[in-house]
Amino acid sequence: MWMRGGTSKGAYFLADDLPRDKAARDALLLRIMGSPDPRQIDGMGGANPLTSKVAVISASTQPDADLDYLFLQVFVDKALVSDAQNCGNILAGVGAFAIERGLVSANDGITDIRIFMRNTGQVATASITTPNGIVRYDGDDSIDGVPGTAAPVPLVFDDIAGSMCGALLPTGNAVDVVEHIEVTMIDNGMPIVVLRAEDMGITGYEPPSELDNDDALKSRLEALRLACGHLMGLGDVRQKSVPKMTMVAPAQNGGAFMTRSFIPHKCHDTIGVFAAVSAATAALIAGSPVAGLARLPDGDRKTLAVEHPGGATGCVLELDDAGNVARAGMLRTTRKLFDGVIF
Ligand code: NQM
Repeated sequence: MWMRGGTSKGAYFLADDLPRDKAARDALLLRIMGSPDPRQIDGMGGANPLTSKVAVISASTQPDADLDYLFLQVFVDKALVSDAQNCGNILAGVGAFAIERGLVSANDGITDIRIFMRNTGQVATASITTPNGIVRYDGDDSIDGVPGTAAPVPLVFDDIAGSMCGALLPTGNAVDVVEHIEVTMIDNGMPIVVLRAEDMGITGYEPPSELDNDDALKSRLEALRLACGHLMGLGDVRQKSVPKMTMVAPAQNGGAFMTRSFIPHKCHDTIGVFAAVSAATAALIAGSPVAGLARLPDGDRKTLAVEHPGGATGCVLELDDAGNVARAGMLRTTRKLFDGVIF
């Protein structure tokens, strides 16, 4: 089934329908997407990392979850399929897909589905609108980066710190200086490096296409990323899509702060779900490059509008008594686009 999940789009498979052997599975997925090829002309991929994504879904093997979800990034221009990152946008379609396929039964009203995210070993709860036990896709909610409106899919994450790096701040520091740039290396659902746009000689308000064509900027960002990858315990990240590089600037439209997020070699049209949660969490850490320029609400339940090239992503952070982020939430939507046979 092809679905839009949040601001991404991709193929959703039952795990049993794919080869068990990893090499055979990856070779099949490359052929399905048409990779490696910058245009993905011989496959279904949309020539963008955001539309070259795969969800593999099965009934859960975990006691506290309904479903297991494995996310796979099919690289566009490399013969690479990676499970080394999660995706909170594709996650938005997982619950609806599983109901459609009969993996979970739906209530009359709202169905809360607990999804074990195999990439990170953590659990998300997605709430799906299911009048009479049938998934409803249309509705009145909108998310920036997607035209029109759809039924809401609220996502809630408990305790997602250190998803891939083992700790919220993998170096133990709120701020490090790497390649002469002040950065916060953080993992609250996604390993990202947060830095000030102005420290890279840009405003942070440029359109993504302009940044994508700035080869000098991209090679400085990549050098920084490779160094940070080692410091974050991710090893040699040349062939990995993490960490993502999130450059920040003061908000332009009344939100908390502005972002330009490289994922990692292309500027995101919006920002990833877990990348936004991680960047918002960094904004609450005194001394981080983003804390100094962010506008933050009071209270221990904070809604932050994380601005991006396509608008803003509303991110809810709940703090515990010690002031640490204990729970995060975000509104997404999803749409069933196509169900059929891929040749
Ligand atoms: O950070 C893109 C996306 C993502 C990932 C990327 C995501 C997330 O927007 O949770 O959703 O960072 O490669 O789909």
